[in-house]
Amino acid sequence: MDVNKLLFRVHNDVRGNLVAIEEEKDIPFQIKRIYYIYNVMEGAVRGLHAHKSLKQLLICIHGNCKVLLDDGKEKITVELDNPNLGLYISNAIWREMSDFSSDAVLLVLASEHYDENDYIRDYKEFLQFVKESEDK
Ligand code: T46
Repeated sequence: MDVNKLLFRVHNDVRGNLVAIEEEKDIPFQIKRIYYIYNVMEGAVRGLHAHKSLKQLLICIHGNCKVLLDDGKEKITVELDNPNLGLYISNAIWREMSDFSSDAVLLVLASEHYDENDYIRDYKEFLQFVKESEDK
């Protein structure tokens, strides 16, 4: 599965911590968009889609949450509970974010501008997309 957990260097001194992320160096794409998710209601599940081309990096910079990842063959769940832990997600991966702590802030770095046409929101369509990509 084309996903990767990345541990970023923490610059720690008596004043506190700093984490820096550089495009195409610390993560394998250029950053065209940043968004963040917070104040997620208890029990809410977000995502429930895949992307045709978008690549992203997720970091829970405060609190914690879980991300279920599915490439059409296997499913794994990753817990994001550390501000220096990044989760790289390539395209064609179904994702579901859940179990947000009330203080969770999920920061996302994205390889493309927002484009609703890049979303696959139907699971059967997603499996078809995976199959067609493999057949090419
Ligand atoms: C993803 C996961 C991790 C925008 O207008 N611009 C944006 O850049 C984004 C990301 C969203 N929106 C609007 C579209 C919806 O009206 O914000 C609303 C909520 O978006 P959505 O329901 O897609 O949010 P999530 O949390 O289900 O999914 C988001 C990303 O959309 C998605 O790409 O991989 O976070």
